[in-house]
Amino acid sequence: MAAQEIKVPDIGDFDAVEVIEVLVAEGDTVEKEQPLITLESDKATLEVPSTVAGKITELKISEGDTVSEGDVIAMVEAEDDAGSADDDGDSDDEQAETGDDEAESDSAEAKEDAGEEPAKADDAGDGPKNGDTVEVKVPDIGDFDSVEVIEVLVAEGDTVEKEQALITLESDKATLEVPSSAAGTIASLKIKEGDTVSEGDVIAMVQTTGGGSGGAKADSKADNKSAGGSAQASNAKATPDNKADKKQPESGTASQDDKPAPQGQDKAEPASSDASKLKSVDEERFGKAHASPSVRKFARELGADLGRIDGSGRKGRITEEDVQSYVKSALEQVQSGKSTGSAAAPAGGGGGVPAQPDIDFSQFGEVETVELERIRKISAKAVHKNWLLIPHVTQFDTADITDLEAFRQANKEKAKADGVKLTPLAFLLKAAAAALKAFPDLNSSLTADGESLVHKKYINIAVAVDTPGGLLMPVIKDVDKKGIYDIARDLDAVSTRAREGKIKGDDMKGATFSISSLGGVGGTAFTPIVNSPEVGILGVSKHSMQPVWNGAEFEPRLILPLSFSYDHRVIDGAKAARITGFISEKLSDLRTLLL
Ligand code: CAO
Repeated sequence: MAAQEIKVPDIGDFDAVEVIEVLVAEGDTVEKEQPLITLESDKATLEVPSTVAGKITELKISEGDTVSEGDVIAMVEAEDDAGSADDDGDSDDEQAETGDDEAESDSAEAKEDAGEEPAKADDAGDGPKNGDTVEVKVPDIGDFDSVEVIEVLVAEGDTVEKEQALITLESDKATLEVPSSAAGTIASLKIKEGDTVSEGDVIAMVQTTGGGSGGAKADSKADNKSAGGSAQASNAKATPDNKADKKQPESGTASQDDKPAPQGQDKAEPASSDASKLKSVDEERFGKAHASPSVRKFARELGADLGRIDGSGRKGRITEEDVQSYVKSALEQVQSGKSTGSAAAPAGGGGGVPAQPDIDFSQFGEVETVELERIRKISAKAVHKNWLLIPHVTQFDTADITDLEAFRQANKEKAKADGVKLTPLAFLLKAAAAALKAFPDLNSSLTADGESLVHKKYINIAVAVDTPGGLLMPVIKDVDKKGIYDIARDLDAVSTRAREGKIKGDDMKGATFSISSLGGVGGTAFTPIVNSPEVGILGVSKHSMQPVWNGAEFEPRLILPLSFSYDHRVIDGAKAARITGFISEKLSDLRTLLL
């Protein structure tokens, strides 16, 4: 039986799209419709399924490749029972070819549209006037036909903004939202969850409140963000879902969950969806989450809020395993009856944590809502999770760094000539590495069941770096094996890369401990948050000259404040005090670092 070629089908206006994941291997048996690869463009993430059931005899592409329509993904030997399977394959091919032709004309139309006015939702010619009722239709959505409506995001009587998502469609290829082409009130809804729709089907009648062109078009969310107000043309063709870049409603307009509803209106309740599900899933965040269609579908089936799940995949993409472990954690919490148990409690509600109240601050005065930077969103989730997950205690101490500073000042210029920026932090990293060696529990992680400690034989320390986009934690590897100059060089290199937005995924992985230095900024103490699964973090504040009694008189000494936060499940208070004492000793007398 000859192996069949499985090709990249018509994927709308995507060309040279990156393969971010190959979901199968040679020798695998695949079902028809089983996703083979995940593609990601600046507009969307979508999966390409197999057109036949059978065995993969050869994979023609690998992760990182770019593909376009017609490229061969794999050779598949169709299943035995399928003379019919072969037929299937052929007919699929035929279908694909037919689809291609159609798609070409679609795409030609789309291009035409792109250069012209957006397609009209009605035949009103000059577009609707304020108060007119217009049809909002399913736009050209590439080679998607008879696509299932998996969610209706609005109800009759709702006020909608232009570009506000009305429905979510899901095919075997992608999930996409269809936004309203007009601002106004939903006079009537023409479809419900479970319906299948195609281009031109009327979704809703909207009584306009002005500003709406009546043009129906699918949402090209990525373009919206980068192209600002000029996103119209690129919206002529539907693009599969990439809500990560979805345009935020204009300032002063309300999104569904995060923002206050300014005109005192209720939040949009989907007509036919389960209200309790809506309450636990933040639709806007779900929409923005970076996940492939099948993972979205999977999350929906389990009722998991993608917006609360940290992605472990490439570029932070949420994988099926991430969804599984999130759900598992949530279940464990429920079963153990803990409000904040050992599992990762979701940020902003769930797991017994009260949700962030949705307050209309505009009732107290003028407000402006500014979307958080991408890094801040990620770190916000991480610190919240760590704060809930770890029973924190902070031990405060000081180190007399008079001699260290004298040494540093004496060597600073020479170091600079060698291209090294010698700050106190390099010495702190060295002292912390010594502590991690001397106290193996500090260089460990609790196992997921909380029953054992994994002692690590390597010492990698993450350093908090304040960047324009938010906090990043690049890692300096094998600190115990490096001299002060090498550590200072590494520190300078990773913090520069972090600030310039050039940090790589690998630069941020594998830390066994963290240091957060606010010494260059100010303050006398703070309580840093441990980065799970690490068990400790050393906070450093600004040193100051202080009078210290030497037994005979007060002597001016340079004192460095230390704030050591630790996971109390792993380290007890006495050990924590010994750890900071140890670090203090190392910093006070550099010679001890050589021992
Ligand atoms: N006390 C007093 N001065 C200090 C100091 C301390 N503890 N630590 C550093 N300094 C001085 C340095 O010596 C340097 O002065 P000189 O040029 O005269 O030597 C100056 O402060 C600036 O240092 P730096 O910040 O450029 O370098 P660094 O090695 O101390 O720190 C880095 C590097 C990346 C950690 C830092 O730039 C940074 O981003 N800090 C913020 C970390 C942060 O936000 N933590 C909070 C996390 S929780 O939200």
